[in-house]
Amino acid sequence: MSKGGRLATVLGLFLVSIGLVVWAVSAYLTPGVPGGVVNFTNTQAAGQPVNLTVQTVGAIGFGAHPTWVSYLVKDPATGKWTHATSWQLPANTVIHMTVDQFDSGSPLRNQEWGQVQGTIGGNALLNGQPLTVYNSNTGSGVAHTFAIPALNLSVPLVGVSGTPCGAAPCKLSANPHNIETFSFKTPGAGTYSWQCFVPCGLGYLYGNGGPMSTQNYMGGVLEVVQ
Ligand SMILES: [Cu+2]
Repeated sequence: MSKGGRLATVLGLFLVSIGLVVWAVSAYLTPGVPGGVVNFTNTQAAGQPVNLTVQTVGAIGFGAHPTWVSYLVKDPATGKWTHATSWQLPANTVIHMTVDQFDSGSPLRNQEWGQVQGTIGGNALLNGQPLTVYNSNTGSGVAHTFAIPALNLSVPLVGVSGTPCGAAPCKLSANPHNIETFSFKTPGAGTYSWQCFVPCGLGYLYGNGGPMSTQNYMGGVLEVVQ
């Protein structure tokens, strides 16, 4: 090989390796959005309530962080459980939310998180029974909260007893669960974050790292569109 050819080969390999490093670093820094944004704007006639179903699981069992707690959402287009916490919703519309809760709980550090707030009627249903406040020092405690701070909405998700499901998607037919339902109305168009306030990031500083601060696990956004 000529000197020029060798130089070109070395230069080429160098550029390829630079490209790989840039790709690896950006892939590491970009929060993974495996499921992207799940669209709930065309599931029903305009103005009609939207059904939104999620599940909470103690260990997702797949992906980059199989041991992390997580939410999953049921994609209305496919009916499949999807690891995505960004949901596009129509503005000024009633959302009927169902949470299939599969995780174990514990006493809350802040008893206020046991209160149902900001839902239509100010309550939720826990396995069909009205719930306005849950005393987390009883039963199996509280596993997570579903909260939308901009709407002053917060719902405690009551922990399950028995061996919790260890890999998503969990099944109502096979795993201990609590089913909680509640409704709220979306505001005007905008981006509203939602999150869990229970420091459930086991093994991270104060329980607030890891899944608590990573998109698609314990928080996400409502993309409310007109
Ligand atoms: Cu949580």
